Amino acid sequence: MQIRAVSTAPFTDQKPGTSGLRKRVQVFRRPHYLENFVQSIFDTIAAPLGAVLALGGDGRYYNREAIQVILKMAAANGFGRVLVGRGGILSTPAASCVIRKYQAYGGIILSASHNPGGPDGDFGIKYNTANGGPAPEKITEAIFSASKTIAQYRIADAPDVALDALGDSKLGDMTVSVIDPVGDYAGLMESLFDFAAIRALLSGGFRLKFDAMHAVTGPYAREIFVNRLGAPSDSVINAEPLPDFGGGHPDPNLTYAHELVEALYGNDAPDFGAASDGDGDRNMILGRHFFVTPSDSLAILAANAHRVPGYKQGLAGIARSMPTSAAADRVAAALDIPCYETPTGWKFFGNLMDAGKVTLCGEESFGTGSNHIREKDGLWAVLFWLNILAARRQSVAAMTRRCEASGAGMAASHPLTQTAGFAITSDLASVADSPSRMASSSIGNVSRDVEDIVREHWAHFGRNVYSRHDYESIPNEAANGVMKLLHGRFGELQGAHLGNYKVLFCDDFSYTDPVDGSVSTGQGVRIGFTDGSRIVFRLSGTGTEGATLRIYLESYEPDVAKHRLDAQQALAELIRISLEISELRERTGRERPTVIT
Ligand code: VG1
Ligand code: CO
Repeated sequence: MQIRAVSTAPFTDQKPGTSGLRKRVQVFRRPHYLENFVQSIFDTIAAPLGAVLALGGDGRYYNREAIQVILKMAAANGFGRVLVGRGGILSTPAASCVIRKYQAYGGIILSASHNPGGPDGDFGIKYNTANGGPAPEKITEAIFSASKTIAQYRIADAPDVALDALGDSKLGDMTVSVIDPVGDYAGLMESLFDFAAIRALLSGGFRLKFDAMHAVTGPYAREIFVNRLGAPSDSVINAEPLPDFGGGHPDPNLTYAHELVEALYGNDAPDFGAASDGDGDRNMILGRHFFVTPSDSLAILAANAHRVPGYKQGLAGIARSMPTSAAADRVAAALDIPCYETPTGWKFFGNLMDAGKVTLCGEESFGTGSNHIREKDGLWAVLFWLNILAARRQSVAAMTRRCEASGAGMAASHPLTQTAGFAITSDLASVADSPSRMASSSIGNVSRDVEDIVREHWAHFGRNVYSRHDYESIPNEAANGVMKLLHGRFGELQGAHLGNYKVLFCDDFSYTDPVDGSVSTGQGVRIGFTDGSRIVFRLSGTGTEGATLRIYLESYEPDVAKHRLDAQQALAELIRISLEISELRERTGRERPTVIT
């Protein structure tokens, strides 16, 4: 096998963003563009000779071509073995799982996540380290530096590797192992959750609908929900991964996952709906006619983790990204465990998990995960919810049996069902041990569904009313102008009265990693009010065209009587204030956000 050293010149724009390098497919297809970035990764990580690399992507357009290039470059750069998902497929969480399980030196994941794909869409590439997580900033910065001075890359002259059949082949001295992209991941899920209980739930009339959005999770969802958990095969929709995601936008939110949303808000809606994104690390959870905000989802998983086998021993701590609501903080306080606030992006959770400081992590952007891997994990979150729903049904059923056996009456609804979700307050099983409480109680008409769980959670902890408004593809100048204006206003805003709110603090968030002391600045403008409400402004680091400005809005509502209010209504005054102080409409000419989540 011939190894060629190809002369090249640097590109100036290979700076990784929130999650790797993302560009239009046409940009990646420019001569040397992909090769330069891959060589910059290899030069930076300086893997020992014979090291193992994991490789796979979300199947989007250009995935297969890029995999062939990277395989040949890995061979030329001295790797001993590459584990590549069959067909070049690995969801982001599955890649993290594979890196950890086979103790790879690192992994390359090809994905632009929720960004649209196809020849005119986006492509992306990122490097994950041996812990299975996204490379920390120190490494991504070094890769960027290398990309600015690169003069040559190394590539093997070899025919393409067959990717569609499992097994080993040779590329020069390097072994290419084509592995099943689903099996290891599905096995890991089975080790964390009570599959028997979920199977019983799904065979007991509970109806699930999962929308894979023609992205990578289709085969994973089929294997787990249909083959292993016995859900009917039509429970998984849009399950065929397509290089252009069927022309859709594989972002699981109320705007883009509209097929699922219509089903869950329609007549005869299923009990539970979920969707994942392009690379399988995000999740959206829906109940019948009900949407769970990702921030609430993190808090609810934490509050109910004791019901799930993999988390029965308790949580070491919780971490959330700064713009994520403080709902999880309230649960952490009640559980008496620490809660960490990190910048946006999963790379900031890795150190905390590796150091054993946190078990659960989450972001408002439909990302939740735990220390089982080092990426957020869409299907994991869905299984966690299903496990909670199954476990609550089981404990209600057990209690009903006990009550009937002891002759206690069961009629209308009882307050104990209001608190049944929380280890912190009461547990159905233990309450059921008390005949006096049982005698006055009833759990007739118990619908242990998603909305109940959320409302009970709010009743107990109060509701962190939350919304994010995205202004996509606005001119860079306008976006930067808004951020500059806000920075310039910190002084005048301090202590200011805005409508019914008084500003307690305003700053640009910076973070000092408690494990390695590294500092990340400029992570988003925060305006905090005296009542705990917040407005956050941040520029996206994942877009490929113009700028995306995100406004995150949060208020706290302890009063149950007000929990039914629509979030946009409840946040109306904060929304108004955010537009006023940022001059967003004037500067961008936009009347309303592109996407509201
Ligand atoms: C967005 C989200 C962030 C997430 C990131 C990667 O970043 O806000 O929470 O970690 O996407 O997710 P930004 O910089 O555009 O706000 V994924 O599923 O695109 O890998
Ligand atoms: Co993603």
